[in-house]
Amino acid sequence: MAASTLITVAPTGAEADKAAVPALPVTLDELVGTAKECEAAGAAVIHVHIRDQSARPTLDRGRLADTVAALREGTDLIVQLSTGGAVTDSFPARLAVLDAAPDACSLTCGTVNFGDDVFSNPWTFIKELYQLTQERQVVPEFELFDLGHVATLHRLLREFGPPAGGHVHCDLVMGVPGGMPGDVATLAAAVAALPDGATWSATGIGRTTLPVLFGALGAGGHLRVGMEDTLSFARGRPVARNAELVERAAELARFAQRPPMRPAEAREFLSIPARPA
Ligand code: KMH
Ligand code: ZN
Repeated sequence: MAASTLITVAPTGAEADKAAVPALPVTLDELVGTAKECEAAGAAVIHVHIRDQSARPTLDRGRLADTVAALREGTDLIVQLSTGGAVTDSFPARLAVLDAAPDACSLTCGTVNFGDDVFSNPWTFIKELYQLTQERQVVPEFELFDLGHVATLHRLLREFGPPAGGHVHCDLVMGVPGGMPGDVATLAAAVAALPDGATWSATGIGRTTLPVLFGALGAGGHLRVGMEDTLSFARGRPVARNAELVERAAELARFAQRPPMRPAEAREFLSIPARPA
C-alpha cells in the first residue's frame, strides 16, 4: 500500500453555476487563491476547468495559457488541465487544450451518460488525444467513469504503448448519474480490473463522496476532492471553500497513516518532469 496519499483538488468543474454557488472559484484570482489554500491544506495536483468573464465554461486558449502560468507562478501544484471540458465542447477545442502545455491532463476513456446529457468520448477521439499527449509529453490521467472505460484503457495501452513519463495513473469518477455507482463493491471491481502497475485515485460525486473516499483510503488508493464533484460538505451544509474538502481528505489520510504527498513527491510518483527552475 502507498505510504502517502496523493490529493487532487478539482475546484470548479464545468457544471456548477456561479450565481447559485458563490463560493465556486471562477476568476483567475479566485482560482489561484483557492489553489494556494488547497496546496497548504495538502493537495498536490489541481484539476482545472476555467470560466469566461460571464462565469461560463470555456476552453479559450489564451485563458488556459494564462491560467497555467498563474498557477505555476503562485503554487508548486501539478497543473492538470481538463480535456473533458463541458459536454458542449467540440473535439478540436478539447484537443487544443494541450497547446497550453500543462504538466498533465485528464483523458476520459469512454462515452458516458452524464445526468440528462452525454459526455462524448468515442474511440477515435480518445486515441487521437492519447497520441497527442505522447507527442507533447503531457502526462495523462485516465478518467474512468465506468467499467467499460477500464477495458478501453487496456486497449489504448496495448495499441499505443505507455503514456508520457511511462507511469499509468487513473482516476475513478464514481456516482455520476449514468456512470458506475459510488460504492465500495464497485470500487473494488474497478480497481481489480486496472492494468498491472497502475496507480489510482477515486472521487465520488455528490452524496457518494464519503463512501468513495473511505473506500479508496482503505484500498490503498489516492483521493480527488473539490467543488467539481460535490457542493455539500454535509447534509444541509454547503461547501464554504474548496480547501475545507482538502483539509478533510488530508486529515482522514493522516488518520489512515498515509499522510498527504507534497507536490515534489507527487511529481516523482506520477513521473511528471520537474519544472525548470
Ligand atoms: N465536465 C464533464 C463533462 C474531465 O474534466 O476530463 C467532463 C469532465 C471530465 O469534467
Ligand atoms: Zn473535470
